[in-house]
Amino acid sequence: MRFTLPLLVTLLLAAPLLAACGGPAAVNVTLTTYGISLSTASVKAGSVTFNVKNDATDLIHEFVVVKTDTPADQLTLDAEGNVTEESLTVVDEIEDIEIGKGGELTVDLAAGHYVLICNVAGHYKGGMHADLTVAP
Ligand SMILES: [Cu+2]
Repeated sequence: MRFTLPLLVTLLLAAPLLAACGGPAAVNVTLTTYGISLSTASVKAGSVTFNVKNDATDLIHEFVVVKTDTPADQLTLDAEGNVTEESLTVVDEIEDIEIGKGGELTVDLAAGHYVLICNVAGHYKGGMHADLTVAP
């Protein structure tokens, strides 16, 4: 296949534009002992992939994506201090992420505010929550 010069120039000019559009958004999530940190606090709406890694040396974690306007540290808790997931819009989750292991979760997110938590007993209260903004 032979490219003509104008076609080559067009392709070269278009490459940065295509790169700028990017593929699906990705968020790297690191779970530690009572901590959850994100590689970014904001992504574009659409397909979002969470690459989750449990870096704790002593705890199994889970990863729950919740759609809510409530700030991450102000979710409603039950008597034991755990988040009542039944009262929330849970988008999806990865359960039982072993120590040193990871998981991948791809979800379609509309614009809005989301909260990412680990709701293993006591872990939310311990600080395992993070806000995520999905921009239109
Ligand atoms: Cu946890």
